[in-house]
Amino acid sequence: MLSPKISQALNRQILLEAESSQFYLSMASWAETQGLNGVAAFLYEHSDEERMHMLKLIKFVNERGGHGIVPALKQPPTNYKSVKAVFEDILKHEIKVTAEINGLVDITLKEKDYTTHNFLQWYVSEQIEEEALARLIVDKLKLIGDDKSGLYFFDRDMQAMTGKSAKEKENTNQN
Ligand code: OFO
Repeated sequence: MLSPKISQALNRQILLEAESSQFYLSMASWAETQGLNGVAAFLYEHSDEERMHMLKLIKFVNERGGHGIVPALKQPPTNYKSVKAVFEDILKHEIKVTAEINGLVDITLKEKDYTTHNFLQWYVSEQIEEEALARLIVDKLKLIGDDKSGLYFFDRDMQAMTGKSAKEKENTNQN
């Protein structure tokens, strides 16, 4: 059974994951309007992944006798200066989410809730991957700078990364 404190903290994380999903969805839609279909595909997929992070939390909270609350969401930003600005925002956002997850892990230790602590380890590893990927992409975009053909190839690379990463994740989850 979840303590009210853990339940509240997990529900806050549900909100954050839902906001992440909306945030990436809005970025994906912007990228699509810019003709960056590869970037858009990557971001649409990422938005789905965040929704899955939210669902996993809702189910866990309910399984443990709590109530996973589906939150109201505020409007995410709709326009971006550049693709680089998008990925810089993503990196900042993921760093914030990592800090929140670490805070949550800390609460589970204080409350001696080892089941939730164990459950959260998946999120801890996920955040390492997400931050590293965002950092890598921002570095690539810094190299490309204003080079239009560089951006064209970058968009193609993003398309190639889409789907593959989801499949790889599925395989790791099954192992
Ligand atoms: Fe849910 O991992 Fe990003 O935010």
